[in-house]
This record gives sequence, structure tokens and C-alpha cells, in this order.
Amino acid sequence: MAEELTALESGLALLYGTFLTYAASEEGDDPTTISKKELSQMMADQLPHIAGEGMAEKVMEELDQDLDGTMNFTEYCSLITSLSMTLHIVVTEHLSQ
Ligand SMILES: [Ca+2]
Repeated sequence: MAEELTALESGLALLYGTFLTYAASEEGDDPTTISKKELSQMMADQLPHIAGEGMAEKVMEELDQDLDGTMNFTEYCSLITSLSMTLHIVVTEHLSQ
């Protein structure tokens, strides 16, 4: 009998699943990395309250460490870390007011 995932385990699975879904969303390109177009679609679908128009281009420029023009899983983790840190800063500032 499989045990139910905890909230954190579910969150990790969701983060990884989201990467895999968008990496493989366009046919004909590498299904293990997120292209600029896939990133743009992911941000529009999944980060509508955070990501503005044209932000995907800026994010790719900042996080594409190996300069191959796509986002691999390590680079995606940098995006998640950056978003998590932003959330932490916002919450910390709110709590200190
Ligand atoms: Ca890259």
C-alpha cells in the first residue's frame, strides 16, 4: 500500500512535473530542456500574478548559465530558488510591519 505524499513531497513533485511538462510541450525540440518559447508559455500559464509581458526573455538571459539558449533542470532550479527568495522577502517584510 502506497503512503500518501506529504505536502512538501507533493510540492517537489509538482515543481519537477511542471519542468518536465513544459520541457516536452513543443514537439521537435529537446524534451529535457525548456526553450524560450516554452518558458514564455510556462510563465503565462503558471506565473500570471508574478510574470509580466516579456519577462521570459529577461529570465532566460539571467539564468541560462551554460549559454545554450534553453533552460535545463539546474537552471530551472535557480528560477524556483529566486522566486522562493522573493516570496520569503515579501513575507518577512510584511511580518515586520
Ligand atoms: Ca541553458
